[in-house]
Amino acid sequence: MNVERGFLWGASSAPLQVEGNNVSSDWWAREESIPGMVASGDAIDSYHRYPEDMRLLADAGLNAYRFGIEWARIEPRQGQISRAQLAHYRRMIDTARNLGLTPVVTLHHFTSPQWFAELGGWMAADAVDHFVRYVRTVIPILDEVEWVATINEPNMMTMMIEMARAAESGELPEWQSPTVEGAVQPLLPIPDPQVGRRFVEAHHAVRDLIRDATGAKVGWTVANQALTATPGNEAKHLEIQYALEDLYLEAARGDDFIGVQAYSSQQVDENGLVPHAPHPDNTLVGTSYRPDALGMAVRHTWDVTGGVPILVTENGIASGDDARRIDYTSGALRGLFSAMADDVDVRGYLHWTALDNYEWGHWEPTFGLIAVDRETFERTPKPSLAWLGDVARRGGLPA
Ligand code: IFM
Repeated sequence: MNVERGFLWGASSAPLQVEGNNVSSDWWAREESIPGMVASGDAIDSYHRYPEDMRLLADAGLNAYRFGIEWARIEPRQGQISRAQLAHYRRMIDTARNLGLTPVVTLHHFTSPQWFAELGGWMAADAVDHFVRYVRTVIPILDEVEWVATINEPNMMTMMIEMARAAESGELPEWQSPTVEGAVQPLLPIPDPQVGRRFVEAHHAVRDLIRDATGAKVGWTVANQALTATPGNEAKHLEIQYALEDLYLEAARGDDFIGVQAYSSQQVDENGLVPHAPHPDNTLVGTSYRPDALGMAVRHTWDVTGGVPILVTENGIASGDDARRIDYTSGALRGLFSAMADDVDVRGYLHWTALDNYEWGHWEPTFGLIAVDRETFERTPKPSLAWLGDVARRGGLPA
């Protein structure tokens, strides 16, 4: 299959994972309060090196880049707005556009200012008001941005918050990101729907504001686990699927797009999520090698949202073997194209991730199309970057 012109082909990133020194964020404070947690530090210094990062993507043939604005940089203290940081993110938008990359801008990707966390975080009575004020502050720099994602993976963020609380209180013996399977995380906590509904409220509170002021397409991005039921456990599957995904997908009805983020598939039995079985093919985050997860996630999202246009805002594999990345992505794209052939409206594919980066307390899982030397910050494109650029130029997979 060949996609139409205008289809977005790109890669994604998130501020804390790439910028470095997000010292006013709650994550930075968390790195100190959770014993033994591996810190983000300089990350990969994309705060300064973003022009080089974007140029590598554009030169390879991609036409889009998803990156985020860090609230904690814009408002490091409550009510204190940094004009310099607003200008920084506007320069990022301009740089992307000048390179021919369509910017897809995320307004919140897991991290908040530390002052917001100290006021009680997302469950505080005035949390949504604070978020709305932040969004109003950034709206003036979003001029000419066509795609805005309000909140990234609200469903994973509920787990991130819960797991951080458990690690801080000592209930978890050590930090483990919900994005990484490991010894201390045999099963993910099912997201608390009360917290989920708060994120829905926040998303809906800013959706029209951004749309009306900028004309951008506005949506949010949801993590999909491509869940399936083991025989006889269909009811449990639906229950878990609702708490993990559908609550958030239903909230996207009325959005301009929905961001689909899929990596692997997981089963549900009578006890809930079944941990990924150990297997030599498992990825560096412990999940099963399932390129078909993307097609499953896209079809599920299309059904639950009732036909909201889809942008794949994340899909990729944590692997040290770049040939594996190409193999995985080929399979994922085949599933995506098959869904599109069945009339699912997909507007683009953004790979996770542009550069190897900080995986929420871990450095080992490498998802990038570009390797980074963490001492010198030197960037080295992997063959998968040229491969994806070639797919973008052709508008489809090589024969
Ligand atoms: O790195 C994360 C990202 O921040 C959110 N989605 C999943 C990615 C890979 O685990």
